[in-house]
Amino acid sequence: MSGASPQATSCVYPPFAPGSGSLSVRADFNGDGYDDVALFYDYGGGHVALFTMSGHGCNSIDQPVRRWDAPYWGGGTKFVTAGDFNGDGRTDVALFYDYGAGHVALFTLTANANGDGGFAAPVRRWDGPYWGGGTRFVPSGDFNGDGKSDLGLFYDYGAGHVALFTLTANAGGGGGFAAPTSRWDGRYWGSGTRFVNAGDFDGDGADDLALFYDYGNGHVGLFTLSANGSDTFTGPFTGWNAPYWGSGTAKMAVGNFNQDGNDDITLLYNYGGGHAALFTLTASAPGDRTFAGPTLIWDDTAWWADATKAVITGGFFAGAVRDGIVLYREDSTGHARLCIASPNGVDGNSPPGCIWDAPHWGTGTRAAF
Ligand SMILES: [Ca+2]
Ligand SMILES: [Ca+2]
Ligand SMILES: [Ca+2]
Ligand SMILES: [Ca+2]
Repeated sequence: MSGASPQATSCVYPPFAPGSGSLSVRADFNGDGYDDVALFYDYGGGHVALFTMSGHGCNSIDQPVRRWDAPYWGGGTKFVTAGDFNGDGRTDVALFYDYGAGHVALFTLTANANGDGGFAAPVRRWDGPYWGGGTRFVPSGDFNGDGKSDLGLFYDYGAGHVALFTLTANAGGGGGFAAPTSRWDGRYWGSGTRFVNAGDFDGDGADDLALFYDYGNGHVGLFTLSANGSDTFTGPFTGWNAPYWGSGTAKMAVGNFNQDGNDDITLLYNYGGGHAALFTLTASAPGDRTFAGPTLIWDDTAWWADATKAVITGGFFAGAVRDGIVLYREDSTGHARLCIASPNGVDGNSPPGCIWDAPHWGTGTRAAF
């Protein structure tokens, strides 16, 4: 490749041009069109905080800014996710809290309308005193395609019985949600679901769900629940079946890694001994429901495989029509880094280059997204 490179020193933070690409923004807290990164930090003793790092569309990212500090929040936050729950173009944050004894609740921090990157204080949007303790995944996606992010609750009843519920964001844009509604009941699904992520794999404007399943003995598979745009799902459909994949899949994330605008899958594989690799599975043509690949896009025998805590995707480079892949690394001493594998050429990604390096960050990061 010649010409413009994502690492070109001439990158000068060009203004965002709406409509100039087909990226679906995933975590843009200040609404400038470039994806940002958030870190949810637990200091212990119930003290938590939310930091964000603003992207500039140039593979660079600001130092973390503490946007919310809650000394007495408590230790029950089980899931943290991002979505534009009021549909104003700025990404908000949702916290799923478990009080114990089956009592759970959902809070959101709404991004400030003025685009300064801050958030309003948490508001409790749903309280489930008798919900139970089986919630395993809380994906965020716009499951009905109305422009407001909804929330999914993937529930495990035990003995292989799982179910999907969604909380549909209020159509009026007030930031609230309808009560959880059952969308899928998998009575004999099994207990091997390892990852659940939302993404629009068929490009119809409504986010679907991908379920990564581990059968054991290295046999894995990917299934989709396909949103039909009216708050229901069909499937699950088999998207990929890999009898001899191995048991090292450490993370799954969703992004658009080729140029068709439909969401795809990336998998971080941990071979052990520091050896890590990224693969992509690309969604086939709409209606097909299968995924092509896996395609190896990066392989490093000296990476901090065990220290890679999160895989984050999004539009981190202006002008790119494909997503970058950011790896959040944090070792046992609290040395944290963000490293980005930028879109490179037609369908590849460059090896991760670190854009933030904080030797004394600490070990309290519970979620990075
Ligand atoms: Ca932004
Ligand atoms: Ca919002
Ligand atoms: Ca919605
Ligand atoms: Ca879809």
